[in-house]
Amino acid sequence: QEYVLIKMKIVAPYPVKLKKFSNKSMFLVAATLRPETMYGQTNCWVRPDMKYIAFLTKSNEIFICTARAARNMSYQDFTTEEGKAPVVINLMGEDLLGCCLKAPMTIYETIYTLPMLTIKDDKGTGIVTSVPSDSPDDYAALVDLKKKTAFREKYGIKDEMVLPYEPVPIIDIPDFGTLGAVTIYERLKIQSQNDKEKLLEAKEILYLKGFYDGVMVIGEFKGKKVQDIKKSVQKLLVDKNEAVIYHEPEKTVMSRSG
Ligand code: ZZB
Repeated sequence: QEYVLIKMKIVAPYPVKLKKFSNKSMFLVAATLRPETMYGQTNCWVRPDMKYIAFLTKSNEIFICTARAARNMSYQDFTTEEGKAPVVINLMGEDLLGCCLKAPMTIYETIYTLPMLTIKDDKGTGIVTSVPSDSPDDYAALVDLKKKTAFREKYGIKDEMVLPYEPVPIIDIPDFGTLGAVTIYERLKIQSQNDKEKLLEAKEILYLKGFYDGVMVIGEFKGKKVQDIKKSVQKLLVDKNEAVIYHEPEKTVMSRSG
């Protein structure tokens, strides 16, 4: 599986545990299959109870993701020594909450790291970029945070990290409009980020619709079909050093060899 890793740059005020490394560029790296949706990022998700590491890349930057993903990256020429990802510090997701980020392409000047409880530890990097206009999971989690003050308080999330951020129209899909995830969330009457089955159904529908019928309504490729420009957006991001390509080994292969 080939993912695009989006480099979300950590900016001041730095989280306590990362302050002492702020002389280096630090990034939360989010794995996505949808680079064309980066215009609509509203936040970044981490799982508060999950372990992450910060490690040093061969270009002397700090990447933050799960140890599993870092290990994979160390075999994909991300680090100085093959198979070794030099750990700078071990972190929990909660150490990263409320972190201020600059993300590529999005209309929002800065965005924040917020808690999502359904992040999987065996997929991608454990860091997930949020596009609530086109990802039902992201929209559901954002609505949960906006609706529930207690939920925000529990994780020390300030109102200004959540409330000003609205889904951005980026792709027009016939029958779904320009906020596909919002439309399908309402049609399927999804209640929360824990509504697993409905969210899976919503995601499958939108993946297909977005890819085959979607037309960009924002950015460099406005007016073009998603399937025609996906690769070009990816190249744009990689050429600007705002993203890198990351391969995830097939799970079946892993378990056979392990
Ligand atoms: C931005 C984005 C925009 C995404 C969208 C989806 C959609 P898949 O297909 O199951 O492999 N993701 C990445 N890593 C994780 C994780 N560890 N746990 C939970 N979710 C994760 O899923 C890949 C997508 O799931 C990725 O692409 C990422 O969200 C999320 F408009 O990035 B995506 C209809 C979906 N739309």
